[in-house]
Amino acid sequence: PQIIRREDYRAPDWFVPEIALDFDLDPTATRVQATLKVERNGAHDRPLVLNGDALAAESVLVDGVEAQGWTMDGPDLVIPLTGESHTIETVVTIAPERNTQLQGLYASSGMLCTQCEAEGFRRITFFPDRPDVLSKYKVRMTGDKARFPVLLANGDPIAQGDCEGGDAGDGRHWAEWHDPFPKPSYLFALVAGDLVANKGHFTTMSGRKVDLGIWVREADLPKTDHALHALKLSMAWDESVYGREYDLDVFNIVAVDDFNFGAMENKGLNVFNSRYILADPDTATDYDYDAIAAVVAHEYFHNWSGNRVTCRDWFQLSLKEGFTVFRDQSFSGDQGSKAVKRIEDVRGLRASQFPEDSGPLAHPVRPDEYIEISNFYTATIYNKGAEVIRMMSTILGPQKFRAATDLYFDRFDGTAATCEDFVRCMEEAGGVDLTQFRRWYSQAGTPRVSANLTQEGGKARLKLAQSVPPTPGQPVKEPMVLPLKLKLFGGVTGRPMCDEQLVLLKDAAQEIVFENLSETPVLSINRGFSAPVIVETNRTAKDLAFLSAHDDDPFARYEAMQQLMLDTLVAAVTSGKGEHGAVIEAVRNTLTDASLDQAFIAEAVLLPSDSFIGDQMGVVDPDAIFAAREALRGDLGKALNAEWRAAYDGAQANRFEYSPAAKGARRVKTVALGYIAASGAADAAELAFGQFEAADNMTDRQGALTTLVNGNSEKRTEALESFYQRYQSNFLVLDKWFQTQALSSRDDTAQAVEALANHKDFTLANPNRARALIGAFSVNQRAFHDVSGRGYRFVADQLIALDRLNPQTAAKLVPPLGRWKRFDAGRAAKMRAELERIVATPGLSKDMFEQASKSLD
Ligand code: DPP
Ligand code: ZN
Repeated sequence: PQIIRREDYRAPDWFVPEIALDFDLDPTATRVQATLKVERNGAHDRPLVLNGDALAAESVLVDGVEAQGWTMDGPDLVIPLTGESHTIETVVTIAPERNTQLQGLYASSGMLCTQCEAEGFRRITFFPDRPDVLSKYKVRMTGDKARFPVLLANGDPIAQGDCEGGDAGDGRHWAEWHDPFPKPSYLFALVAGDLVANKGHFTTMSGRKVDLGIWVREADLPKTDHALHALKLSMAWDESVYGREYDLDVFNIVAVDDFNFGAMENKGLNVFNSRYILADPDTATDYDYDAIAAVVAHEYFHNWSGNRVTCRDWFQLSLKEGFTVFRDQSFSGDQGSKAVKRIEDVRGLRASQFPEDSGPLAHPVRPDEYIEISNFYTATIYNKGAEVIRMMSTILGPQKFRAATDLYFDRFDGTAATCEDFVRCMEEAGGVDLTQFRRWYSQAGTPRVSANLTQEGGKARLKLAQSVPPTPGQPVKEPMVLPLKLKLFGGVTGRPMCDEQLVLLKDAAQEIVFENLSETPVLSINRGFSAPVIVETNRTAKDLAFLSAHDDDPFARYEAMQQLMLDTLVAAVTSGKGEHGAVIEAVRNTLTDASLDQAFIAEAVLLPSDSFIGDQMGVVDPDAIFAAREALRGDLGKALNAEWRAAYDGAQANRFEYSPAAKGARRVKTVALGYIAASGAADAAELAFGQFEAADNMTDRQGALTTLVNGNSEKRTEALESFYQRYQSNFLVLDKWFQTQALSSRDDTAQAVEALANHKDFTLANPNRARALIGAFSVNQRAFHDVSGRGYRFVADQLIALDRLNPQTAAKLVPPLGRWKRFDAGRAAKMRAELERIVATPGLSKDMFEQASKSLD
């Protein structure tokens, strides 16, 4: 397959200022007529190349006359043109019902919908399918009125009516939508279906009244209030925090069941995976509620960071995604506890981005090349990209950062921009030089910082050093700019010994001296996770326990506790025996600290995951890690039995409420339940089953189910069966049923998951379901890495099958197999063998080829 390179970027040969699309909708044969106004870009004699993907041109007209001399170059349509501007008309017929890739126009649960990012538009019609070609769209749809009573597209509704006369009296109707804002093809959307809307209004800061609609199946209507509310909050937040106002009279969101992404920011018509819209207490967890608000916000924020200012080419993807993730993270932090949100985001970064950055698929935030762009919707582009924006906002400070984003939106409105354009705005409005900082865009790999504090009398010396590990194609790295927030605390009194400082570590090594110290200092560093790096310090277990109780930055408290747990667990894995006293006392301290918020407590007392412990080790030993972690969990459960029970009882909230306090209580409750079960208490299963049965919300119910599913009591089967019976017709909740079993810590999980793949409710055709079983299983470190290799074989079989249906979703599930270098020779050989089997599969997609072949290196 062909490698696309960033350095080969060339401006488009032809622009398309206007396009009119006419759809005759039918699941088996949809006719698409496209009329493009094209304009030559500068003086050249190159033909017009329109991208296609599995399209056949039924007719090609130039200026109303049948075109002469057009050819196909592979999937693309090539039309020689003589003038400066022309009108091109093409007709194709596509079959949405047979589109299992879920890219382009496809059918989902009886409706028709589109997904065009990144290159799906070329599966709908011939077009220069690249983000720097911006066009005004006029869309007309005609379809069966009973089947598709609702016809939606981008922009504003212009007209609609019933078809008349002749055979058309056959119950068909039509609608026309115009989008006044020029946009790239990846933001095109159309939806046709039997839908109803939860409608609302938002009045913008300049007084524009916007009609809002969340479109779903009628039965799902009661589950849409939360999403609608989140949308209004997002619109208000973007006005007050970034000065960004919505620009159309209509904003619609449609929920669809089969969707590759989480959601899509199409102009004025967002299309969502239904899991990020539908919520009620009985079916959605607090985590789901939070994720819905975050994704609604994310897609809404794209209206400016992505749509009004879009990307010049796909190498700039993080320009919109990193920035928009940063925006949605800030929004979510403002809705509840900023500290807890930051902890969650850092945990996510460590779980997904750090492993990516240290593995065979590591790539810079602005990649240099790709085979298939779909493979680059990664944690690096999104989450590390967000950290890069966050660091610039830290360096600039809030006022200058806002001035810089204003400048960026103002200067690039209506255009397709680059990461470089963004950084230059930061420099100009911030009055800073970000020359060296730009390495964050070009160098892959997670920087490592060592921080050693030594004391001599009243003087302390902090030695900082940094290094960036080699990554594929980048053997040698230059030092980065690392904004490190730090502070010293008195080891005796616990008093701060200085104000928080922002140190910009730019060299490979740097020394900072602190004078006139009256007591032994303890170092608090990378506070708030000010830089996305791995920090190694010479702090003792005592220092970490001290900080976990006394640091005045909640993130740093959490971090100290995590480090203490991690050090303890790594030592236990290596030595085979654990010294648990320090962790137990630190957890006791936090758990019983009445000044702390419950959600924070629940986060802080959770042990690092198996995988994160594995990430710290030269060779991952899944069984030893599991044993060490279980031993610590057991000891924590037993030693703090009274405290867990008190926390559990204290968190027995009465009735469901979606508020930060009630959410915190529920979180503590299930964490405490987990520790009570880990202690081996005789009544644990009963307690869990009681919670399972009495729950008036999914958070409590799923939390109890998880505890039971990890255990061996007979209540386990009863709970699984009861859950299945209760929710078997709700496919989103059934995903939880699959996922909980795939994540189980039991010995028989690999067998159980193989059996679940043959369950009548399992299907690879639905991406959520595939991810719930295959995706979840492959991050279950112990079960997936079963020494027999059966987990690898099972996942490879599933991915090969999934690739035939949906390459994009299949390819995203390859990375766990690509981590073979981190395991012992026996496991590594088995993992490689499966990757080789995938690469050798006839008819493999380029998506899978890229992921699997790179994973072998
Ligand atoms: N829909 C995906 C997102 O919002 C890609 N743009 O991140
Ligand atoms: Zn996005």
